[in-house]
Amino acid sequence: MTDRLAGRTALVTGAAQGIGRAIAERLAADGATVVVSDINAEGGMATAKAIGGKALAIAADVSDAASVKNLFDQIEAKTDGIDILVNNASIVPFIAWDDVDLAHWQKIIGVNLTGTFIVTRAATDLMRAKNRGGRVISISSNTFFAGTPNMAAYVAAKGGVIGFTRALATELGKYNITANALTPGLIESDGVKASPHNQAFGFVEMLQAMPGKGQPEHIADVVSFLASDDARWITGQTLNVDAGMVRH
Ligand code: NAD
Ligand code: 4PL
Repeated sequence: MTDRLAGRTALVTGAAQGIGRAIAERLAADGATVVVSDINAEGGMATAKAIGGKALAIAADVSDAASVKNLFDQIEAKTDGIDILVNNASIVPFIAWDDVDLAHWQKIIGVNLTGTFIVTRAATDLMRAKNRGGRVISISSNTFFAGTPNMAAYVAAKGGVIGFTRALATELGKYNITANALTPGLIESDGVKASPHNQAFGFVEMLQAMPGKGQPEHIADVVSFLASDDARWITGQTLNVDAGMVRH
């Protein structure tokens, strides 16, 4: 849609479907080469194929250090480095509080928070080795502000992503690497459409300042801005993108 990311390489995790796929498509449309990663190898390849020549698919489980090491070995072999990291991969559970046990908690924290750390560690080390700055954009959720029901571990993990983003911005500013988070409201993604969250649109729309159902492109367009040079003076921030459902 623009050429503002020409010459850049982006890694988008969880890009087989939903918001991650829309982000990968938008960054490619802005001229970036996109590494499409997902635990779902087939879905990642489908996204890369749909994008065409500017995309390559490399499967990885963000919660598994060995899998992420393999991802970055392949990135180093097949690209000239990463300029933009989008931490999007996550599990979006719908689970009654009475069913939240330690195993569920550890699974959600392991993917949604620890996975963000594992990928960010490797990506920012690579950015620093290439000495050319960079962008870390992490997808949190407005559930952190709203305390949304039926996802307690998820809400905790998404708050962790915001805290991590603030610390990361402090640690990496001197290397010209920015770190920001986005908090989408309810978005009609592939995952949400197939889950009980799909029943919440009426309630969420009532809370929004503007009518309508959130779409993956609403998030992808803001990620594109945060990845661009226009956002160079923004770091450590959390941008809420939810049609005004939460005003803070
Ligand atoms: P989705 O379920 O449609 O897609 C998530 C993708 O992540 C899938 O392709 C899945 O295979 C992948 N994934 C899951 N675990 C993984 C792992 N361990 N390693 C690598 N990939 C993994 O979800 P979505 O709705 O598109 O959500 C995308 C992001 O947006 C997530 O971070 C989610 O928490 C966030 N978010 C979503 C909403 C919403 O309403 N849809 C709202 C706020 C925030
Ligand atoms: C408002 O991140 O932000 C449901 C499911 N409702 O995952 C989310 C809202 C969900 C959200 C989210």
